[in-house]
Amino acid sequence: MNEPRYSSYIAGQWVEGGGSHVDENPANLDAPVGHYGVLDAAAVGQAVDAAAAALPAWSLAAPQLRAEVLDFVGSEILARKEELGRLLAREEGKTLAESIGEAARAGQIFKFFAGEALRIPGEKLASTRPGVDVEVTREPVGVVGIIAPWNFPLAIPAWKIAPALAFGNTVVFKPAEIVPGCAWALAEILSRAGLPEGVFNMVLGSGRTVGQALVAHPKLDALTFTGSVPTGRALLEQAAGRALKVQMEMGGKNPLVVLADADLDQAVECAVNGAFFSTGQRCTASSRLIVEAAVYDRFVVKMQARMAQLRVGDPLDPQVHIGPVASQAQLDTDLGYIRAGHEDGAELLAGGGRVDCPTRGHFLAPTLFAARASDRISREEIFGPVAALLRAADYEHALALANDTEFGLCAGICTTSLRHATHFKRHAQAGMVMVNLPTAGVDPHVPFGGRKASSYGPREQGRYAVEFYTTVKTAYTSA
Ligand code: UN1
Repeated sequence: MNEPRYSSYIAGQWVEGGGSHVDENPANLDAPVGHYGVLDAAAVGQAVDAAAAALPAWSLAAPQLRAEVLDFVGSEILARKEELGRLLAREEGKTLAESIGEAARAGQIFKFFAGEALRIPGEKLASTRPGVDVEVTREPVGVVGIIAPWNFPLAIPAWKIAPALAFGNTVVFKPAEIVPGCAWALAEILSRAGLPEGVFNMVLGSGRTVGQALVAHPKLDALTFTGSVPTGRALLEQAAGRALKVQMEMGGKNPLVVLADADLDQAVECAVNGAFFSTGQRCTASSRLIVEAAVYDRFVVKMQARMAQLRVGDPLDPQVHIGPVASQAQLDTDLGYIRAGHEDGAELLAGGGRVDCPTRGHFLAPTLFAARASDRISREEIFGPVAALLRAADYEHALALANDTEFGLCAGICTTSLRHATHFKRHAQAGMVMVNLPTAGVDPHVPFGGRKASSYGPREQGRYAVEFYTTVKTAYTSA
C-alpha cells in the first residue's frame, strides 16, 4: 500500500491515531485515496486542552500577525488549487472543475478574513451620564469546535477556520470522516503558516467518538456545525444543556420557481445546475422545481433533453458533468428515495437508477420525478441528484408551494417580471433568495444561512461572521 496515511494534528504535533481506515475514492473503489488513523476521546481532550492553553496569547496576538498567517494560507491554497482540487475530486467525487473552483473559493476565504483580522469593529458612544464614555468592543469567543461536513471538504472548513483565527480564537477542527485527505492538506498548510502551537488542531475520527468528546469537553466555548438535521438537532440539545454558543447549518429543501414569463432556457440551466451539479450534494441544491402550469409541459421536454446530455462518470474526466455519489451510505439513501418516489406514485421523468462506468463506483443518474407536494421526495432532504417537479397553477400557488417546507435555506425564482421577482424576494421564507440563478453557488463575502429548520444561530461568512466568532464587551470610563 503506497497511498498516504493521514494523521491528526494536536498542539503542533502530528498524531498517528489508531487503526488503518480506508479513505475511499467514490469513483473507483479499487484505488483508494489513502488511509487514516482515528483518535480516541483522550486524544481529543488533549487537543481541546492545547487550544485552551494557546488561547490567552493568541487572543492578544497582533492583528497583523493573524492577517499574515491567513494571507499565507490563502496564497498557498490558491497557488496549489489544481493539485488540491484533484485530491478533492478523488476523495469527495465532485468534478475536477467544481473541485478546483472550491479550492479557489477556500483560498479566497482565507484572503478575505486576512483583511477582516485588521478590521475588527467597535464603537465609542457618549454615556447617558456626563463625563462618562462608553466603548463597545469585540473579543474572541474562546476555544471554537468546528464540525464540518464532507460535501465541501475545503471551502466549509475554510469559512469556519479563517474567521475563528482572524478574530483571535483557537480551534479544534473535526472534519467529516470520509474526507480526511482534504482536512489533512488544510492542516498541513496551517502547520507551516506561523501559528503558535495549539492555536489550530485537527482531529480525525467518527462523530460518535471524536465529535462527542469535542462537544462534551468543558473547555470548549463555542461550536460551529454544518451537517444533517438529526445530528445538528442532537448537538444543539447537548450544547444548550451546557450553554455553549452555537452556529448550526443543517438541511435544505430549496425551491426553484419557474414562472410562465421566464426565459425557459435560462430556467432549465438554473434547474440542472442547482439540482444536479456537485451530484446534488449541496444543502443549497434546488431539490424542488416548481413550474407554472402554462409552461410546465415545455419545461419537462427541455429538461429531459438537457438531462440526456449530462454525462455521469469519473470526476477527473473533463467530459464528465456529474461525479459519483460520495459514499455507499449516501447512495443507499438516494436509492431509497427513488424507491419512495415510486411508492408514493410520483412519475419518473428522467434517470432513476445507477449508471455503469468502467470503474467500480457510486454512480447514479440524475433523476427527475413529477411529484405531489405531499410526497416524501418533495418534503425530505435527499442530498443527492434527485429532484421533485411540482406543478403550480399561478405565481401565488408557486409561492405557497415554495414556502410549504420545514426548511428555509435558499429559494430561487426564474422570471422576467420585476413585480414577481420583487414580491418573491420579500415573501420567500428563506435566508437567501436567488433571481434567475441556481439556488446553489454563493459568494464568500456575504452572509450565508437560513431560517426555520435549516439554521440556528448567527450567520456564517462575510462581515457577519464576526457575530459568532466574537463576544461583545461594553466598557464605561469616567475621567
Ligand atoms: C454553495 O451553494 O455554494 O453544505 C455552498 C452546503 C452549504 C454550502 C453551499 N453549506 O451545501
